[in-house]
Amino acid sequence: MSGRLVAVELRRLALPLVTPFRTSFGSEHDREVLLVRVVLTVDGTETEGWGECVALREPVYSAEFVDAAELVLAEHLVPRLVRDGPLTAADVAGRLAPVKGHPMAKAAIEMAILDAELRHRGVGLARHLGGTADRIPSGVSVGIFDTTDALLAAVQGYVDDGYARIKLKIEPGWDLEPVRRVRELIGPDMGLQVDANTAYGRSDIDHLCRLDEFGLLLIEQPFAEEDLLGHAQLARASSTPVCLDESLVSLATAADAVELGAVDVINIKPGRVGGYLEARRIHDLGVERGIPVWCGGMLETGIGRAANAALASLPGFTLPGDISAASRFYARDIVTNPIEVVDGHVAVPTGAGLGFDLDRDHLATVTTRTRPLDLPGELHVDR
Ligand code: OSB
Ligand code: MG
Repeated sequence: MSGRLVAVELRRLALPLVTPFRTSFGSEHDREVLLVRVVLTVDGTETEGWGECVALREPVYSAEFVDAAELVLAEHLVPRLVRDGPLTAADVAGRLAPVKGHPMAKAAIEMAILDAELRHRGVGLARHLGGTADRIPSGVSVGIFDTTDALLAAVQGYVDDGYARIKLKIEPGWDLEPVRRVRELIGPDMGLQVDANTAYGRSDIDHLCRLDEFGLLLIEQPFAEEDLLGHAQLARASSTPVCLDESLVSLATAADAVELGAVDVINIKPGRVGGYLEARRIHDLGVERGIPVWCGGMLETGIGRAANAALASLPGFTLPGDISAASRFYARDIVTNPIEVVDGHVAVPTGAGLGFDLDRDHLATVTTRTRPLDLPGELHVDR
């Protein structure tokens, strides 16, 4: 059931964060979001679909950044999709493969087409991907603070909110002591893990092994994106499972990392790997190889979070994801059914498409720019 792209629009939003989010790569105070809106004609019916690009404002998590994502979508990705005729979401990655890199931009347009296609068919993303759970445990990612007391107060708040596990951002100088204090606060049984966002190097292996005494679920991405060997060395030296985020940019890199012993647990972020369909293939690899997977986050709005919750309903997602309540980052979401945490869990969306319901009035309020694309070979119609 192929469709034809008859309209594509890129939208930029500015959403203030309720509290700054500091990681080893910087501090976020507001989220600059890039959305992709498509109109897809299937069997003579037009359906709207939305995708969210997870690229940050600056290229500090990975090489992508939001201005570059907008440019590559407008000038390289969308023109290729339109030029080559009718398509399904499953065709998108193949058609875009000649363009190197830019997985987050590619994921955003695939996501919008998938949303439209599934809405047209009346099918939800969770069902489409093979999800089985109707609710999933929710974890929260906690930034770096100026003082340990401020961190402990924030963690206590998340414990009170009922989160199923805590993830602490770490960096050199903010690791053993905050982790020790948080472990004392939450007790030995609550899930606790750390994320370094590449802030360490191979010479820190002995130091990182000192985290072993805190019974962590995992340590996420201590070394550089390219450093699979360093991660394999840490995995051998440390009893804490090594999880990769930044390093795993595709199914192929994930499979190699498993083969090399560089990864014990996989963080799946659909944007980082080029889309939800590639994300499912990495999930399948995890199931085949006995590697637990969990769903990461990129401070998404209710569009991306709905899709993440659908993905995380697949059976291989055996650890809580970074799928926290919308209110953890945003005072008001751009959807009318924002993610909520109840008894430590998030409900998997059941509606058609990605499962979010857009709050069009609020979306208009936070939109800073709307850019309709001229589609080559198509009569451009504003709709
Ligand atoms: O490394 O997991 C990460 C946010 C932005 C960029 C990278 C990361 C994160 C998070 C946030 O940890 C998780 C979330 O969206 O809740
Ligand atoms: Mg991470």
